Amino acid sequence: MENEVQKKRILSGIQPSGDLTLGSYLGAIKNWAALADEYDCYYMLADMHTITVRQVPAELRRHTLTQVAAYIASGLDPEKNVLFVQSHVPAHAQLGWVLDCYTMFGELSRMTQFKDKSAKNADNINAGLFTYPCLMAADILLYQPDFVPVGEDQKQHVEICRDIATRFNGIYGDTFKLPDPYIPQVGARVMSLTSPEKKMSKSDKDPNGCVYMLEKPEDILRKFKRAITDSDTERCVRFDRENKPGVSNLMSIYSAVTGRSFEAIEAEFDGKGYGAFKPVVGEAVVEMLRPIQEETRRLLSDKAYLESVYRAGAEKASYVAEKTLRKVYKKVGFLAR
Ligand code: AQP
Repeated sequence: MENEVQKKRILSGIQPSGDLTLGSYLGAIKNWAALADEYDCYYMLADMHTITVRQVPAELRRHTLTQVAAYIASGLDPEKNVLFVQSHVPAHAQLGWVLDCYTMFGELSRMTQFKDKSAKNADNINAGLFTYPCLMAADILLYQPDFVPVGEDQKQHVEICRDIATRFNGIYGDTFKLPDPYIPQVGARVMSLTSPEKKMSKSDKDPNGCVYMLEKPEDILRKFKRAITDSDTERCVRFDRENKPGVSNLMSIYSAVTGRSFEAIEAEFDGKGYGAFKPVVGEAVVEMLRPIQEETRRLLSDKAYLESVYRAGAEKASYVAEKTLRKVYKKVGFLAR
C-alpha cells in the first residue's frame, strides 16, 4: 500500500475522433502498456475534444466504445490502469472554464493545432477549436500528474499547460503540480505512408496514407507495398529523415515493431532495395496487430464488461479530479455549496 502512494502519476489520452491508427498505437498506447507497474496511470478517451470538429453522433459512440476495447486489448489492464471517458467526469468542463479565464488570447493564437485545424475546417472555426488547450490543461492538471506521455507533436500542449498552471500558482499559491512531457524514444512520430512529411492521422482524408489498428491484414499489406519511397538514386534502405523521409518512416515503424536498431535494419536489407523492404514491414505490422485485433473483437462482443470498465474508471477518475476542482473553486473565491 505504501508503495502505491509513492508511485509517480501519469495521465494521457486519445480522442475517439476516428479509428485508431498505427500512429496512435506505436506513438502512444504501446508505450503506455509498459508503464503500469511503475506508475499510477490514468488514460482518458477525450471525447469532448472531438466535437471541435463535426462528428456523426453514432460514429462517435462507436469509436469511443471501440477505443475502450482497443486500450484493453493492447495491454492496458483495467485493474492496473484507470481507463475513463472524459465526458463522464464533469470536472473537466468545470476546470476548463476556470482555465479559460487564466489563458491569454495571444497564447492560444500561437498553437499549431489551432492553425492546422482551422485551415482544414474553414467553415467551422468555432470557439472550442480555439480554447481547446484550456480544456486539455484541465484534463491534465485535475490529476496532478508527474508525467504526460505524448508524441513529439503534442509537446506544445504540455508546454501551454505548464504556462497556465504556473500563472495560476503564481496568483493563488501552489495549486497544480507542473507536469513534464514524457516522449517515447521509438515510435514518437509515425508519418503518413503516402505523404511522409505529414503525421499519420485518424482524420486523414487519404485512406492509403493511414494504417488503422483494426484494419484487415490484406489492406495493411497493400498499403505498405504501395507506400511512397523516395526518388533518390541510391535506392537503398538507409535512415535519413531529411533526404529519404519515406524509407526513414518505414524504418522507424519496423524498428518500433521489431525492436531492431536502424543499423541492424540497414544490414538486414543491404543490397535488397525498397521492393523487398516494404512487404516485410507490412508483414511485421500485421503480425503485431493480429492478437490485438482478435482481442478487441472479443471484447466488443461483451458490452456489459466494457461498460463496467468505463464506469469504474469514471468513478476513480472523478474522485481525484473533484478534489483538485474543490481546491481551485475555493482559491478563486467561489462560495462553497
Ligand atoms: N502519427 C503519430 N505518431 C506518433 N504518435 C501519434 N499520436 C497520434 N498520432 C501519432 C499520439 O497519440 C496520442 C493521442 O492523439 P489524439 O488522437 O488525441 O490526437 P491527435 O494527435 O490529433 O491524433 P490524430 O490521429 O491526428 O487525430 P485527429 O486526426 O482527430 O486530429 C498523442 O499522444 C499523440 O502524440
